[in-house]
Amino acid sequence: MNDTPQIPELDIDPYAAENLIDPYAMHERIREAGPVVRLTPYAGLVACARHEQVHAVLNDHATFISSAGVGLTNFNLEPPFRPKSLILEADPPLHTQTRAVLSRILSPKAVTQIRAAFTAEAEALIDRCLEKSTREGVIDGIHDLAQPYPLKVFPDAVGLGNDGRENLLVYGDMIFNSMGPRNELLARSAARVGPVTAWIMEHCQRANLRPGGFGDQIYQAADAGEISHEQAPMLVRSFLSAGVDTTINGLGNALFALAHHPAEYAKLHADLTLARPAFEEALRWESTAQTFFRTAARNCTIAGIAVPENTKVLCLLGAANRDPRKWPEPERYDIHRRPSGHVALGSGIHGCVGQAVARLEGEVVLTALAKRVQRIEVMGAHTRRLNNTLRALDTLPLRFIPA
Ligand code: OVM
Repeated sequence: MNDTPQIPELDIDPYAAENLIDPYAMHERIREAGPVVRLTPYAGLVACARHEQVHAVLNDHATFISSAGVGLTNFNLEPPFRPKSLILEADPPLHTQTRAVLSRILSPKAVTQIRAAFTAEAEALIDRCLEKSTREGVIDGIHDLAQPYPLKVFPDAVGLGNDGRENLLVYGDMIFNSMGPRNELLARSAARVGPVTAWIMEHCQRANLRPGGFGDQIYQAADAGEISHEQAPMLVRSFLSAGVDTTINGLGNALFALAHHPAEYAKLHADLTLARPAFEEALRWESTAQTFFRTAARNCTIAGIAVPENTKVLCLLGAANRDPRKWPEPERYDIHRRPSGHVALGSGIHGCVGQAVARLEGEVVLTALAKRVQRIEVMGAHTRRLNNTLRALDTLPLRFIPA
């Protein structure tokens, strides 16, 4: 007799191109196979795709640690590809200390101070998009809108100069590919990243950061003794790693959702207070960060199933956000849904520390859009930029019909 629940095994590679292009069939297979499964292409890994288990893993940071890496690579067995992030790839007590500093700099109160500038930039950008759409008959939702916006407002807020900001795109692509396997995508990113890493670290130095910006505020925290001066540039690096590619694709995916759901867009156009909930629902519906890992710090269980110490635990955030056990009609993009409890920004002590800024960007861009644009027409097929972690569009041809 054996009453220990057995763990289902599936021959699925989440990083195969077909699954990166369309992950939803794979999500369903993993979710329906069990609360925790093994994926045979990756020995020593378990995967959770149901909301309940993803949420439980993310909220037990003592058992499911981050300091062994939040990608596929186990830093207990293989060295990290760059010095570890002092917040993302850290556990308490280090994480508690660094998180407190970033959390204050990015607090809802701090966000009230950037709101006016972020709003003005959103309105100017949508005006430029409308003008181009009228003149040329088509714009690209990614290259004309979703990409330039965060690339302007976030580095401005951090206090970076204007030159070389495209390096942030190359770096972000690399970071999020590095959380997957050593596949072709990672190799291509690594080949492009060359001098970019040095550029990033150079721009983490205080002398290159505008006094008073988010970056400089990290150094002020070091001056105050909350963190060390050695830690300061590494925490600026976290801003530059996590603050651009994420919001670009959050906006891109929200634009995609609205463009493909004209009835939902009409509701937003009629009631601008729906901008924030429409962005939130887009995060649930098409989760920007599809996956994060944790590592079991000891022998433990998930849903009663034994998970050995040092096992990598793949949390499929995008799958949890469409789990029918949690969400009625999960495939529907519904801007009247209030998707609280979605895990697109994580959950628990590592939940996105920049979420107030991310939501501000989503809100002001969708507000400016809905105010000026009566209707969005899809002008052709979109293309995807495949990434091991991010759900990313490369092109999204649209026409904006003015209000
Ligand atoms: C960091 C970092 C990098 C990528 C993502 C992230 C989602 C953080 O360097 O701290 O959070």
